[in-house]
Amino acid sequence: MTKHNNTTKPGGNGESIRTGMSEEAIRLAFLDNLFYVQGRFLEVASLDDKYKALAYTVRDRLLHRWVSTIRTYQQANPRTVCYLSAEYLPGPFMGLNLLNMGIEEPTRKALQSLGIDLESLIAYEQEPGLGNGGLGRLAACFMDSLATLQIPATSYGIRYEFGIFQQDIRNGEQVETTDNWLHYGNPWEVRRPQISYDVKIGGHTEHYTNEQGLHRVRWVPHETFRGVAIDTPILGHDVNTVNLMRLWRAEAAEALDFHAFNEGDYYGAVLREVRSETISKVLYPNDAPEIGKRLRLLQQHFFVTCSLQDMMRVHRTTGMPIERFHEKFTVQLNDTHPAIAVAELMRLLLDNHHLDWDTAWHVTRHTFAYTNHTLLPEALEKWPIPLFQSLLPRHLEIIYEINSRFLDEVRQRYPFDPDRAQRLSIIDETLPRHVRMAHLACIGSFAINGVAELHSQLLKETVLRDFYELWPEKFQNKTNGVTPRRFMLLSNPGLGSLLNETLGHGWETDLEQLRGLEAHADDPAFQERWRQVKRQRKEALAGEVHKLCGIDITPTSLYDVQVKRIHEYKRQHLNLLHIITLYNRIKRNPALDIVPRTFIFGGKSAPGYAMAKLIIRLINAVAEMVNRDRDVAGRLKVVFLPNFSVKLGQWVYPAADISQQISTAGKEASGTGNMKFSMNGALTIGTLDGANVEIREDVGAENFFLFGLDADAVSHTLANGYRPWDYYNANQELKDVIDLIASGFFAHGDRSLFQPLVDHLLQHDSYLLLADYADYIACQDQVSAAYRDPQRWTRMSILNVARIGKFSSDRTIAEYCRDIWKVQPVPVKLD
Ligand code: Z16
Repeated sequence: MTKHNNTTKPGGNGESIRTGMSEEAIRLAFLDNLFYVQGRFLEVASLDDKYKALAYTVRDRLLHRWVSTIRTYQQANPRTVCYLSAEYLPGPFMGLNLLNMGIEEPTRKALQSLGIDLESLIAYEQEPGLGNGGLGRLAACFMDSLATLQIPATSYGIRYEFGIFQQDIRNGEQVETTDNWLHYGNPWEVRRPQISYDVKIGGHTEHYTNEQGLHRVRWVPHETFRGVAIDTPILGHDVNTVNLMRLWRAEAAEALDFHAFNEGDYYGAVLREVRSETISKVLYPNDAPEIGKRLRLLQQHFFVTCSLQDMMRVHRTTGMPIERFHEKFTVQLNDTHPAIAVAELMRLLLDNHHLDWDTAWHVTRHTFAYTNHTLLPEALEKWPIPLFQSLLPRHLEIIYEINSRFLDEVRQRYPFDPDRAQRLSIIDETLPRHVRMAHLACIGSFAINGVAELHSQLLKETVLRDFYELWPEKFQNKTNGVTPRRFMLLSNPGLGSLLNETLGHGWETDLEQLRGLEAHADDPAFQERWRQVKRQRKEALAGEVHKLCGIDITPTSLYDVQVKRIHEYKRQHLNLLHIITLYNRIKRNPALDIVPRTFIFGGKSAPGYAMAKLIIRLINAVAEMVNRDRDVAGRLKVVFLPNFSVKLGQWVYPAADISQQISTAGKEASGTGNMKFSMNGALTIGTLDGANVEIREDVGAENFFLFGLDADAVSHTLANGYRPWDYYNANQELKDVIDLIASGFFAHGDRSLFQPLVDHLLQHDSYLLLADYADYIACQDQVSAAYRDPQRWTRMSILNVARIGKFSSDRTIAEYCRDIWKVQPVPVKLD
């Protein structure tokens, strides 16, 4: 074994400065990196220099573990999970890597001795915003848990040059600006120019018979690009396992097209190079409704083919025959974004490895498993056939063949039910014809799962009902979870210390141990410390709010928080109806004794989603009127936090008293913010939707503020001719609120600005705000009553944390490993 520490100066106790974990080794390494990587000495170093020097210091220690991990995997040749996701939202790396490696304290001290504040370096990091919301963040929690559980796993995706847009609020409106996250360089990634693959697009196919008389297919593409691997190490907590996030960057097939160059088309060659790079240029900022864009399909094909070719390269090194590909790899499809993988793996096996159809199909069907994340019909991906044909002609042929064989099977199973084949077909035959990606995913996968019990149940009853009837054994539930390392330990160090003192270590990787808190729920001294932790996080958030919005909020007020993508089904405007109701109550009765509240919103709208953008405007308009009104001062405050992100979330979740999870029942697949709040002692006001149902079951109905119609009642209400007007006319407070919005009160007298929103509520209200309004208001009144009793409130808060153990992503990942992936931990020893 090579020793790579001979060439470097030893630290104080003989440790290598590249890998040593002591304060002294870290200080020397930091100075070394500052000098030799950044070319700076301390006195003139900028914040960026210091951040980079520390990042490289941490990275050396990560790579040390990474090398040991790769060596271990090479020797053991274990079955490996490949997670395919078009989105990842890992959040800033510095704090978490220090924490997971257990060197936060020596690092803090080492920097302190140089007059540098660790927190300021952590705060400086710009996170990779390579995702829209829940789905991308879930993928990041899964990476954290896979590494922590010591599971061999690679996460494949796209290295977007521009991630999710930065959101500015100007005149109350969302304004998008580009996210140039790579501008100052990214110290956490390693580019692997040798790991790159060809990506073909367009053109046509040629069928022919070879010299042995065998049928062969050649895809003659219109263009060829390359995907180059860019790797980021993902460290587990308290283990040596470092897994890989491998993202693909599009580049030109050759640096310059010398053929064209020789013909004098220098500019043409350069432009082709620029064009190829557009594939991985930018993330599509839509969280639910899919937009049938050519470049988006290209992105999907691009990262899928690179990932599968990469797996095949690794597979070759094992010496196993290609027919056993599915024994080495299990591939999870994160939604339908990578579903083209079913056709692509078939193509590689048929056209490159020359397997016969049945063998190739056997391998494919045993390789993939598919996770569905939505029930919204408008969010199910479909591609117009002409578009598909023009980009992926060979894939379309393969899809037709898969479909034809599949439909033969269906007709045989249901000889008297011709409609069923139509419904199950991969091709939607209603004009214009489309490829249905969810159908391709279901047919090509051995397992299909939803992300919460209710969601998995509704999948079987609605969007995937025919597939469930055909293959009930394929369907599973895997309730989402989130990582307690980032969302408790790192975001809420005060809570972490209190838990360590009370329960000892162990809960961080075995969250059910939090049950031990139940015994302290009524202890007045413990309750007092619990409140101090919350109070401290509320003060910290107040500081951030002041920095970001210039608004002063009061830590003694109830922090009532809703942070998530802006969407009509998530009903941020129902929250607003409550705020305006309280406002009206105070205006009517200025002496009213109410619990002072600070309402905090955050979240981005898809740039083309007009109603969501109007909701943002209304939030800011209400904030403006409420915050400057002396009659309500000290009792109501409204804040819209711009540019919500993982980083900002780390300030927000620990500071919340109330977590708003108020989607129309049956619409939110799971939700994961709900779990992050609960883990930090916020109480939930919520509907029976997504994972709320299970959170309530576990924390106890008496510790959860439930309101609203359930999913059954929602579908009945909508099916039986719902009339929002009737609710408006029957409820004076509701009428007053709607009338006030319609009057232009929040728009400097302009009645037209919010009219589309008011009209939609009164005429359609497809998300049933008016039907749920009265119950929501009554429930919020219960919240206030509970908050007036600190002992009761604190007890409820403690019990929420004590009983939230199930919602660790460690539990989720352990279930995927056991029920779907059939993989085992492979511990790693440091070389
Ligand atoms: C997304 O974030 C989700 C669903 C989807 O179809 C597309 C995107 Cl980008 C979310 C769900 O809305 C949410 O309920 C769920 O918790 C999350 O995915 C993770 O499963």
